[in-house]
Amino acid sequence: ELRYPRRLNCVTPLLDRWIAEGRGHALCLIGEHESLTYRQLFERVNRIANVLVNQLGLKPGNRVLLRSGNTPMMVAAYLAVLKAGGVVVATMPLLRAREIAYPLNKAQIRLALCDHRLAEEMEGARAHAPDLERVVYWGGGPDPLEALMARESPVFTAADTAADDVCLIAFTSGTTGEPKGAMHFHRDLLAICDTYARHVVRAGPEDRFIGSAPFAFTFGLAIILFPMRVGGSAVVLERAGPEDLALAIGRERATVCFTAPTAYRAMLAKLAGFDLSSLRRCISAGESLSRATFEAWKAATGLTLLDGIGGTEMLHIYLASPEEEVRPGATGRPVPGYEARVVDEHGHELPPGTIGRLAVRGPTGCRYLADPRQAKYVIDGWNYPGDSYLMDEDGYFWYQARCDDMIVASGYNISGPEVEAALLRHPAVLECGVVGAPDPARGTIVKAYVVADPGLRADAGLAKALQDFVKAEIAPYKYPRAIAFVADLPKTASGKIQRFELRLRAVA
Ligand code: 3SK
Repeated sequence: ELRYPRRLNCVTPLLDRWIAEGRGHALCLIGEHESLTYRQLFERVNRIANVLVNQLGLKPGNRVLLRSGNTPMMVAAYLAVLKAGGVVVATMPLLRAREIAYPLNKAQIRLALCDHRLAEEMEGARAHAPDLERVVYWGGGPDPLEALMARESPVFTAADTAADDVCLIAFTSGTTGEPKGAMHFHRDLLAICDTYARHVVRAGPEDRFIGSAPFAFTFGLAIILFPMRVGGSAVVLERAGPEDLALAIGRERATVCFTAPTAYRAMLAKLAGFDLSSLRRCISAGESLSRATFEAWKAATGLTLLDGIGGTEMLHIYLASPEEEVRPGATGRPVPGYEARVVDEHGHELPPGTIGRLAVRGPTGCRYLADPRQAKYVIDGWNYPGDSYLMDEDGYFWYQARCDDMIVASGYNISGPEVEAALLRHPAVLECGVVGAPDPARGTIVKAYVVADPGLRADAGLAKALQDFVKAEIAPYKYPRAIAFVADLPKTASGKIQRFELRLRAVA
């Protein structure tokens, strides 16, 4: 069980501790343009915290919007808000003005700190956010943070916060409606280090973390919090496409990598040009990891990809396995400290081997900021992340689909993504999306929207060939009874298929 003092500011054990223990000289952040030891970061954090309190009037519990790519200055600003007792609301760097205005209004934010290179959209957001009183920029601009910092002392005593004071509001991406603000406590930021990182990642002071997720997406917090908890270091990358990531791994001799399966696949495609020999742990999350990617990475690098699932609501990863317990294809088992089970639509636990909804609970959990959707996410103390899973006899959890992507047809639970994966193995299929469609005789049937190779005739003959192919690849009852050939599929800005659009088409 995790035990934290009742009064706790999470910056004390993450940063101040290393100074008190005489380890201030150790390297903490390795950026593209500057690197900071623990002491240098400590002093910068303290100066910004002094600016917040003395010049910008921050009171404990006030919310501060942060806008920046992943840089050492962003880390310093983040920790300074926490240390001063404020609440961080970080936004994804690519958001547009109206999208930035949403958290500003929802969380009634009066103060923002922003990298000057993101000024345009930040200034645009002001027009839509009447509560916002002041934006201070770093790196340049009319109201530079550095000028305010120059007047402040590098000494600051951490605000006397409670372990369960809110310190972070992380907004979800809003793919299924308005973004939701997930609130987390000071103790939560330590809990993810002391559960998942401690038991699965198992890093030490000699480790160098690297990864691609922005800090505004809580997956990205792994890159800074996990090493700081053990006195290690973090490689902080502003541009973190797969190639940037692979180059930085070689250049900085990174040992622990956190990124998504797509990035591992992209790195595999160009492996010959990179030196990944320093890596000892590779963590995959953010989307489901296919067995093919797991095996290809193992064959090419000798390293075991550690799969995991987490969420903004839970702060970080709650299902995963340490290296020696990995079962390829399974997400893993509940991280020590968390419990998970598979339940039916009434919340009753299902026996192993049955597909149902995932329910999870542990030291972190969902607390939405003023949002009625809280009642759907947390029921009887269990969090429902919206994924369907199967648990095997050994307690490993096997991902099936998002609950919305499960199709109940002829009494069977059929995973749309599984049928898509089968169709994609046919050479005629370039892209596809599979959803449930109403059928007068059968209730619901499996329907596939297929982008076929343009050199082929997309006709009934090809549809029949695809149906037979799927029947041979996976259990025959899963085959798509209806196939519609389309020129393209609806996609999100990040390239994910919008199955809800296909579901709307299927009922039209
Ligand atoms: O699995 C995810 O998408 C996730 C979300 C938030 C934090 C951590 C993770 C892995």
